[in-house]
Amino acid sequence: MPPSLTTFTDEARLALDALTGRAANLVSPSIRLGVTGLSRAGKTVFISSLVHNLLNGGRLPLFEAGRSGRVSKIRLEPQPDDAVPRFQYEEHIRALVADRLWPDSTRAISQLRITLDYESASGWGRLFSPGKLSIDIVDYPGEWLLDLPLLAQDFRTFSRNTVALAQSGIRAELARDWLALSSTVDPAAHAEEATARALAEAFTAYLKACKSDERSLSTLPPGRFLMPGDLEGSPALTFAPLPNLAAGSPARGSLHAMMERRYEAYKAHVVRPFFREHFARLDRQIVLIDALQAINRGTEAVHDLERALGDVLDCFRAGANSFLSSFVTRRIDRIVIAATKADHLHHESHPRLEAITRRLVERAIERIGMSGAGIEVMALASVRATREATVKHDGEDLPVIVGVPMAGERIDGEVFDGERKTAIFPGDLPKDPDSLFQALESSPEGEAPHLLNFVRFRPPHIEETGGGLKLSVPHIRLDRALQYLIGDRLA
Ligand SMILES: Nc1nc2c(ncn2[C@@H]2O[C@H](COP(=O)(O)OP(=O)(O)OP(=O)(O)O)[C@@H](O)[C@H]2O)c(=O)[nH]1
Ligand SMILES: [Mg+2]
Repeated sequence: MPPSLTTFTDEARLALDALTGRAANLVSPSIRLGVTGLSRAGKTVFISSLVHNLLNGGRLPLFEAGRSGRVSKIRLEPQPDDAVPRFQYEEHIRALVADRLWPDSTRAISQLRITLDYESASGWGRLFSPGKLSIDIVDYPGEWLLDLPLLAQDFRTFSRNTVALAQSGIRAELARDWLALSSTVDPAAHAEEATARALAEAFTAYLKACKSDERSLSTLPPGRFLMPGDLEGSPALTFAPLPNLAAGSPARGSLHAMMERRYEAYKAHVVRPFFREHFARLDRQIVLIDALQAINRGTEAVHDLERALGDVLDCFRAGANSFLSSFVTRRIDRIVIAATKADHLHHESHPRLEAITRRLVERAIERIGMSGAGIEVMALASVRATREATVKHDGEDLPVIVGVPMAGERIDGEVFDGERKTAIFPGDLPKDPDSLFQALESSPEGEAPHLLNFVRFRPPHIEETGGGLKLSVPHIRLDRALQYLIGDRLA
């Protein structure tokens, strides 16, 4: 069990939060929905499309309260947390629908509240239910998620883990410059700002190389090194893990002491507030996973994704010592784990994508003690950018997807222009999910055969109805996710 993830003051403050939250809940019932995912998993797109579909009467047949006509009114309302910027819903939707552009990477935290007026399904419920439910959703840069596991690590552990990982597999090549520089410094020597900065820069360059599109590795903490927000250049970001630390506590004034102090400052001033103000207050959670990107980059990327998700899910451990479960008032009782961007595959492949996703998180889920009820795994597309078709090829019917690949995307040397519609045979996912994880042992370079024809598509063209009104954003299984996440609260 990692050391306690927080301090007593955090817990006291949270308990108070929970109390006031509960009082407020009597007046206006609310759910805090966590949309969790590593960078580029599809959080911002998911939130935008979910809200758009709710506000515009989208096709949500599996969302029971909506389908049966029990939801009378849905609207955006002022969010509860005044100090957090508002989620730029209107801008994201304008870009998505009018310009057919995806949102940029998220650089800071933001929040949105959507409120539903509904009628309870049971006569008893109708008598007592206030018939109003607010859903508070928070968006943030995915990189920051990888900071949560740091709360349980001291500087020595962090250094050891990070250096060991950097020496393994394809990372060794990417980490060469940083590790070489690290080996020339003496942690016990007098601390110099220039040395600290050079190490931090070399370490950041290594993290960036791991994240690059060709590598698509996932385990990349500390998150602010890749997405600094308003902390760029501050001392809390000017540190790096150090190899070969001597036992015992560092000498005063040494490089080791300086790095350790900054690492602890990073945790105290950056990570802990994010955890306390956002994660520790969630009721429900959807974890979005871009499994296709990792599969496409090969076994090492798949393993790395599994590790990153495991590290994050461990923070939601439901054991007796868990920080989160020590709060009787707030406990995540439902988690959806969703492979996103399923519109890159023909629907015949969705069950396989689901099986792979389950395999990715299986061990972590067992560890956090949620393997029984409370977890739903699915494949979804927040925005369906393709449609399906079949083409005849050598007398055989091939299932294909049709969409507009983004400008600059390529398959087999063909470069797309961002305008032309194209039919693509995405390829088959393996029947046995384990095979994606095992290839590493058979080939030392971790090179997997290219399984999928994978290109990024532009957002779809959205039809107008007779009255000049745009229809809502098309999706795959957004309604199933929604029903699982909040359906019971509208019963
Ligand atoms: N085809 C398709 N592409 C998607 C979908 N959702 C996300 N994408 C793609 O994935 C990219 C990342 O989506 P975002 O929602 O910005 O990801 P994020 O999790 O907010 O990423 P950060 O803000 O960097 O943490 C988008 O630019 C799209 O290219 C989807 O449902 N279908
Ligand atoms: Mg985002």
